[in-house]
Amino acid sequence: MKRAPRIAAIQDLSGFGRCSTTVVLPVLSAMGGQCCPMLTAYLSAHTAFPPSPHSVFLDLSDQMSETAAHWAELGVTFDAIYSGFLGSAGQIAQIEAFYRQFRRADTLVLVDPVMGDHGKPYRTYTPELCRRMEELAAQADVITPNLTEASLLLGEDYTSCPGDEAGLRAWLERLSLDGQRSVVLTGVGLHPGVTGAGCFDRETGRISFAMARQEPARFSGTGDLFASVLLGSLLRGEGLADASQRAADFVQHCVAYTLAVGTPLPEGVQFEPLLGELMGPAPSRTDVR
Ligand code: PXL
Repeated sequence: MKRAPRIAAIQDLSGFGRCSTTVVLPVLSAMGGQCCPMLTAYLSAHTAFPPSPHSVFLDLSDQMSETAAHWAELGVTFDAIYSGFLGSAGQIAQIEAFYRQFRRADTLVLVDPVMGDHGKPYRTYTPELCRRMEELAAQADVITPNLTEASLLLGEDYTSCPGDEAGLRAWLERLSLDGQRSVVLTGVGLHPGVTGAGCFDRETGRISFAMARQEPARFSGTGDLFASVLLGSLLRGEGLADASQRAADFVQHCVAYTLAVGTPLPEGVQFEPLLGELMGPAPSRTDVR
């Protein structure tokens, strides 16, 4: 019997406010993956909450290289390496070293170039970290920027983000670095009332759009939810367009459900009751024997 796909998830752990590891781990588990977190930082709460004298931000760079060394000693191999929110610019060199050590020809490298949202970098993201993130993303098989991150990667002003199909196609082509990497550009709207992702699939060279109903609110952590569902689907063997549609539909459902429950936006979306939607069929009893 085949083992579960194994993912090295290089992400922060934020104690409160659903994002990064508290989203990535349950989603990938529900989708049948074995998620191995390598923590970049521990935060008491994610950065969309106002800073307080009690805010904890623990940079875990030293533990990252030790963790990689221990995993190498144990002979661990990975089917995917997925990175997101980073604690500091120096961590990029550690991830590059991790690629050299653990990336095989069939390892799927997904870089979610987490840098900002709504036109602004996150408050812990320095210009140096953004510049190095661009270099890391250049080595990925798939990237999942939102429009803010895409504008930073392309060196464009956020105000020049495209709003029509031709403009989005042009950005997707440029973000693909001449077809070298697949791109899933999130938070794009082609028509009023719908939102989703524009996708460039480097396997086929085709561009497609995965759209879902637009809900009247923007929650924190939905980028992590989207990228995790996308990765879980890709590891199940789905193509980029189908995987993006599954992610867009799941995020829309979680947002609609959370709006009905009425919890605050920074707390993120209530995905927990809906995780069952992501589960595939369990292996049959005869497979297990
Ligand atoms: O969702 C991205 C993210 C991840 N981790 C932390 C964040 C954010 C976005 O605000 O603050 C700590």
